[in-house]
Amino acid sequence: MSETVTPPVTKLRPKTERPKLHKVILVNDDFTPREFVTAVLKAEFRITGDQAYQIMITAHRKGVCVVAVFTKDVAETKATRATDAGKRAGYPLLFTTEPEE
Ligand code: TYC
Repeated sequence: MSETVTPPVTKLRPKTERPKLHKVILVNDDFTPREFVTAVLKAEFRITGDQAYQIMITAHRKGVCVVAVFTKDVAETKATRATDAGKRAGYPLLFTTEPEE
């Protein structure tokens, strides 16, 4: 007598999800000179002086400004490096990160 064996059916879900991007956010403070903030932005994020100025002045006026988005590791590394540049110069300049929705 023969038995019918039905093999398990495994549906493969195509894995096309991209890694979630994380924002680097510049936080305003009352002490760091504008020119210094702009210089750090230029150096760490490879943007033009105009772009750096716009980001700095937006954070200055509104309290925060998104600088750019990266994968989690890159965002955290850049935020730390940029914050440390301020710290080395004696400023409370702060960059944070946050996952994109
Ligand atoms: N508010 C600072 C000042 O008036 C300049 C500044 C801008 C500092 C943006 C931090 O994220 C910042 N000197």
